[in-house]
Amino acid sequence: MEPLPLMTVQQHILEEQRRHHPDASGEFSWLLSGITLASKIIADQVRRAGLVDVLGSVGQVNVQGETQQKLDVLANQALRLCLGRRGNVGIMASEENAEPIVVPRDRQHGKYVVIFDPLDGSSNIDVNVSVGTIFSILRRAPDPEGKRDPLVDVLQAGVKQVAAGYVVYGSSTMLVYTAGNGVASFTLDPAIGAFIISNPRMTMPAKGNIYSVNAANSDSFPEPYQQFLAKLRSGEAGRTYSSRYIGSLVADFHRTLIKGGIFLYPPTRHYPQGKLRLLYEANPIAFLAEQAGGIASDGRGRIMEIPPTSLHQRCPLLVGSRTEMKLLMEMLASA
Ligand code: AHM
Ligand code: MG
Repeated sequence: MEPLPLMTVQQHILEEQRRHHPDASGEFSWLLSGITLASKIIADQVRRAGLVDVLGSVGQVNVQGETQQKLDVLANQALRLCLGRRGNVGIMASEENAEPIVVPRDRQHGKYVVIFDPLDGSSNIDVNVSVGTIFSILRRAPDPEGKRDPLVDVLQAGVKQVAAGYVVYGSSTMLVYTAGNGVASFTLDPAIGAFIISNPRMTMPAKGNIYSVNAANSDSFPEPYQQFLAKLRSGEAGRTYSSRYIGSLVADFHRTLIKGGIFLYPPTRHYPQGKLRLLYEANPIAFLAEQAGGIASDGRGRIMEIPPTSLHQRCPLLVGSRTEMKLLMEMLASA
């Protein structure tokens, strides 16, 4: 009998490591299994929303001034618990915590920093719309004295990411991941509780026919963005475009990755620096986009080259297929 072509995410990572880093210790796949374990816990809670008391807010605001949903808190706890016990994560940082989280036991020798948005798009949970977990993994130098400011390890440019990905809790639970050798996707098989490979090499089409933006903000976008969107709508860009906007970055980007086109959150009157966060939203999405053959920019340059200055800093995010991104970049440059 032929063996089943069953490739789990752990097997895939180990094989990739063997191919690209033959002397790797396997520690990295152990770290990743902390993220997949947490995401299974989160997926389980998201699936039960409506059955158990996890919907709604906890009545407090996070560091962004946003209302924390109960599931935001649960998701954050799951990631902190699962990653804090791996033994190789020295520092974590989360959208839900004002400051970096030091893992006391591994502060000196933990080789990795993990930055995450535990449950992005959480305002969509109450209406049963897809949400996601986004993560970015960086290396850190040993800190034998255990005295270095943890922010120094966290504030690294996106080009320093060793891996990044997201889990989308949609009609199925899917993990999309890169360690710098392309993008692979895995679907959680609920029957066996494992992430099984769906696509070992995801690529973003070179052009698409969807643009994704919160159109209610468009009057306050800088002029060139308005002109760009008008061009897509008028057919002047050479094809007819549709618009799709879920308001859940992971879901909006997942569609953009598969179907091509463009997602944009430009500067607005309310968010002059853009709304999305550089370290745990824009950087991991940019790494995935570039690895899949797309482009990610803040309107001035590559997202991954922005020098971070604070943990929760925001930036404009323009990401998508090469064709639409190049047109937008040209229009921004010549404005
Ligand atoms: P969150 O991290 O508080 O959930 O906010 C981020 C979300 C993204 O998922 C999404 O792209 C964006 O906010 C939508 O914002 P808006 O409602 O302003 O269009
Ligand atoms: Mg978020």
